[in-house]
Amino acid sequence: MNLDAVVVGAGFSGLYMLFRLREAGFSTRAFEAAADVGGVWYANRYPGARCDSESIIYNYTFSDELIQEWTWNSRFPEQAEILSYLNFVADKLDLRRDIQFNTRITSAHYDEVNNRWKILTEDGVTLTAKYFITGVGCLSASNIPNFKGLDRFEGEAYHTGHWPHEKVDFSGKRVGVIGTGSSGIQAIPVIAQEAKHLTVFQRTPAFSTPAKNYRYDPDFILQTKANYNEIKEQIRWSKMGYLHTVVNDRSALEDTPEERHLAYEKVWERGGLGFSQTYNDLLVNGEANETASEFIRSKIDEIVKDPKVAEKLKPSYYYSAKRPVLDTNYYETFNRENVTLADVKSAPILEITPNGLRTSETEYELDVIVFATGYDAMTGPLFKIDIRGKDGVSLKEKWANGTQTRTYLGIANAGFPNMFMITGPESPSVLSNVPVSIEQHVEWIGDCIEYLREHEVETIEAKAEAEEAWSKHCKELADSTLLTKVDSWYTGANIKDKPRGFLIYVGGVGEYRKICDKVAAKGYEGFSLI
Ligand code: N01
Repeated sequence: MNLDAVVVGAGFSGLYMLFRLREAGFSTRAFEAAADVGGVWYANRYPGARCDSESIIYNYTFSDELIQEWTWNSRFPEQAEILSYLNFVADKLDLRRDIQFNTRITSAHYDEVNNRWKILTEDGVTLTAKYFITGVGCLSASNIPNFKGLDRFEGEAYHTGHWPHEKVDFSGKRVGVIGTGSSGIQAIPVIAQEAKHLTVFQRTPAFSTPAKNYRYDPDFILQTKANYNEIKEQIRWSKMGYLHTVVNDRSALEDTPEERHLAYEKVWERGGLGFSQTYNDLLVNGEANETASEFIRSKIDEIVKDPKVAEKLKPSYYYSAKRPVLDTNYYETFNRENVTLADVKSAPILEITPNGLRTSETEYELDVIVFATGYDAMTGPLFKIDIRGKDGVSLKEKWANGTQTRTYLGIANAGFPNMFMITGPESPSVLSNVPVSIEQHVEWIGDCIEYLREHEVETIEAKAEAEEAWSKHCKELADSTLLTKVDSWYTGANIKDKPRGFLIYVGGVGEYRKICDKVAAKGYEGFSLI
C-alpha cells in the first residue's frame, strides 16, 4: 500500500490528524494497536478513572457541529464518557474506514532514494508513505518496576494503564495498590469501598487537592454551547489550555498569612486544577510555593484522623513541581477500617511473592496487586517503534537514548524528513490541557503538508541549528521554574536508568501557538524545504 500519510494511533491525536488530511484530499491511513479508537482512554479503565480537565474543554473545538451535538454530563468526565465521546467523533466523521485496528507499527524507516517512509506492521505488512506522523500519546508506555519475583505472583495483577474490559471484582479480597500518583489516587477510594482490605504502598506522598466534581446544570450546557467560540479562543491563547487563570495575579508572599489562608481556602473549595494558580509565583518561587504546600499539609491533618498516618501522607517536595493530583475522598479513605498505608520509602518492596509482596519490614498477603506505577513518558511511546531517518540513524540513536533529546518545536527532527510528531518532546503537551495542544499540532501539520503540496515541495526537514536553539530555549524556560528541581516522570526520574531531561515547553500554549504560526508565516523558518 502506498499512501500520502501514515498516522500512528487512533486517540485524540490520530483521529483528528486522519480527518484533517483526508479532508484535504491526502490518502491517509491510521494504525492502532488496540481493537478500537480511544488511545489512553481505551486502555485506562481502572476504577475511578476520570480526567482532571473540565469536560467542556476536554474535546475537539474545530467543529461547531461536534460541539453542538455532544453533551457532557459532569464537570470532570469519566473514562467511559470520554471513550463514548471519541466513538461519537469517529462515527460522525466516518473515520473507521481508514483506521486499521489491532495493528501495531513496529518500524518506520526513511528511504532517501525514493523519499518515502517504509513502514512495517507487527504482522509483517510493509507500507510506504510520503509522510509519517506519530500520534502515540505522551503517557502510553506503561511502567511496571522490575520487582524480583514479579512473575511468581499467583493472584490477579493489573496495571492501571492496561485495565481489563470486564469488571474486576475486589469484593472479599485483599488488595494492594502500588503507587500514589494520579492513577492510584483515583483508584484507591473506589477500590477501598469494595475490597475486604486495601493496602496502599506509598513511596512518595503526592499533593492532592479536591476535584469537587458535580453534574452539569442543563442551563450551563446551553450557555456553554452558545458561547463556544469565545471559549475556544480563550483556551487556544491561554497559558495552559484551561479556562482558569491566575486567581491573584501577585506573589503569594505579598499577602499576609491570613489573606493567603483565605485565598487558598477559596480555591480549595472551588476544586479542580486551579489550585496551582492561586498566586502567580507558586511554580517559580520556593518560598511562595511552601505557603501552598503547607496549606495542603494542614488539610491532610484536618482530614486524616490518625496523626501518624497523616504525617506519612504529607509530601515534602515543591507543590505542583510533580503533576498535581485531583481526588475525590482520597485522604478520607485512610480513615476507613479496611485501609492501611504502607510506607515503602522507609521499608522498600524487596520482592513479589506467590502470595503477595515482601518489604524490608514485613510480608503482605494479597489476592490482587494493582500497579499504579506510571509510564515511561514522552520518549517511551516513540521508542517502542524503530524509527530511522537519514543514513539509517534511529531516533533512539539521534537522541542518544534520551540523553540528548532535541526536537524542533516538538514537532520535527533534523535527520527525519517528512516526519511529524503530535505532542512530541519539547512541545507544551502534558503541561497543558492536551486536546488543545493536539488540535494546534494537527492543524499546523495539516497546513504545512498542504503548503508543501501547493508549493511542490518534496521534503521538509528541521535544520539542526533551529533544533539546537529550540532545545536550548526549552531548557532555559524549564530551568527558570521549580519543575526541574524535583524528581518526577516529567524529568524521566521515575524510570530506572532513563536519562534525566525536562522535555516539555513551559512557555504556555498561547505563546507556543504564536511561535509556530510565525514559523509557518515565514515559509517554515528553521526547516529546509526541497
Ligand atoms: O503515574 P505516576 P500515574 N515502588 O508516575 C510509584 C496522567 N494521568 O499513572 O513518586 C514503589 O504519577 C511512584 O512513586 P514515586 C497524569 O498526567 C492523568 O499515577 O516514583 N512505588 C508514584 O507514586 C499523571 O501525572 C489522569 O516515588 C513506585 C506512582 O507509582 C500521569 O498520567 C489520571 C515504584 C506512579 O505515579 C501519570 O500518572 C491518571 C516502585 N518501584 C493519569 N515505581 C487524570 O487526568 C513507581 N512507584 C485524572
